[in-house]
Amino acid sequence: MGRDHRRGGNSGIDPAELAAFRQDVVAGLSLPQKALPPKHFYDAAGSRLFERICRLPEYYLTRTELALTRAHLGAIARFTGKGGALLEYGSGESLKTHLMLRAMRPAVYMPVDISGDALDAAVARLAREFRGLRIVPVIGDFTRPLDLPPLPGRGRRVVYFPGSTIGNLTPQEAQAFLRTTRGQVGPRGAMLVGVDLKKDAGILHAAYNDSRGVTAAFNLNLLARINRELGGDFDLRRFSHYAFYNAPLGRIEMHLVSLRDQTVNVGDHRFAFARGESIHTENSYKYSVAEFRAIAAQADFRGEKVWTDAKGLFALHGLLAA
Ligand code: SAH
Ligand code: AVI
Repeated sequence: MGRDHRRGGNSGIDPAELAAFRQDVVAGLSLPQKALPPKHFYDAAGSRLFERICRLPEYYLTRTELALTRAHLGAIARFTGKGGALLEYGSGESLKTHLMLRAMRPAVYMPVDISGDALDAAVARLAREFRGLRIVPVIGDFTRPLDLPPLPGRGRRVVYFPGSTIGNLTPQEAQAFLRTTRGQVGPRGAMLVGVDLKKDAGILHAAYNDSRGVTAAFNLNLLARINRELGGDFDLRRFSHYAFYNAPLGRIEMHLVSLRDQTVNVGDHRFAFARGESIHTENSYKYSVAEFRAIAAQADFRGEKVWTDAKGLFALHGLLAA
C-alpha cells in the first residue's frame, strides 16, 4: 500500500484511495454509533487546517514538543546515534523533523504520510535545506500493512513518530503498530515517540475546543470532503463540533452532532440522523509515562529514556528494541 510520492503529482484522486474512503464512510455511517476513521481528515484542506491548529495558543502539544526536542537535542542525538536511517510516520509538514535531521544527520530519511499534499510540500522544503540527504517519501496508511521500500544502508534504524499521533489509535492498535515498527527497526533499532500526557481536563478541553473555531472547522471538513469526493450532500450548518475528555477511557473524543432530524445522501447511500445523534470522528488518547511504557513493553520495546517538560504536558519517549 506504500507508494513513492513521485507517482505524478497529486492533481487527481487515486481511484483505489477513493474506493477505500467510500467503503469506510458507508461502513462507518451504518454503525449504531456512527464513526469515521480520523485518517480521512487529511485531504489538502484538512492538512492546512491541522497546520493552523498547531499554531493555536490553546493547542499546547506542538509548541511543547518542539521546545522539548530543542532543549534535549544533544541527548536525543546521543540516544538515536548519528548517521543511519530515519523513518517518520505521519510526518505532515515535518516541522520537528528539521531539528531531528540536523541533530541525527541520517544518510536516509523516509517520511510516510497519508496526505500527498502535506508530503510534497515538506519534501520540497527539506530537499532545499538538507542538500546531501537522500529522501524517500512514501504516501501510505500506517493503519494497514505497508509495503515500504527497503531502507538502504547498514546503519541504525530509527523510527520517529511525533505529535502524539499514536494517541489517535486505540491502545490495542498502538501496541500492534509498535510491534510492526519493532520488526522494522530490527534488534539494534530505536524509536522516538511523542505522547501527550494525562492532565487537567480543562487544559485538554480548551485544546480541542479552541476559541477561533479552527478545530471545529477541521472536524467539519470531514463532511465537506465526503461532499467533494463522494458526492455527499451534508449540510455543514446542520452539524456541530463536539469534543470532550472521556476520563475513564483517558481520551479526548471528537464528534459531529446532528442539530436536527435529517437524512443525508452519499452517492447511492442514504443515512438517517436523529437530532443529537453523533458521528464519532476521533479519539486522542493521553498516557502517563508508565501507561505508555507498558504498551511499548508488550510490543518488545524497552522505555530507555523519556523527556518531559516542566509543566508535565508532553512526553518524548526513547524506546529501544528489548
Ligand atoms: N508529525 C506532525 C503531524 C501530526 S498530524 C506533527 O507532529 O505535527 C498527523 C499526521 O499523520 C498528518 O500529517 C496526517 O496526514 C498523518 N496521518 C494520519 N493518519 C495517518 C495514517 N493512517 N497513515 C499515514 N499518515 C497518517
Ligand atoms: C494528529 N493528532 C495527534 C491530533 C490530536 O491532537 O489528536 C489531531 C487533532 N485533532 C484535533 N485537534 C488536533
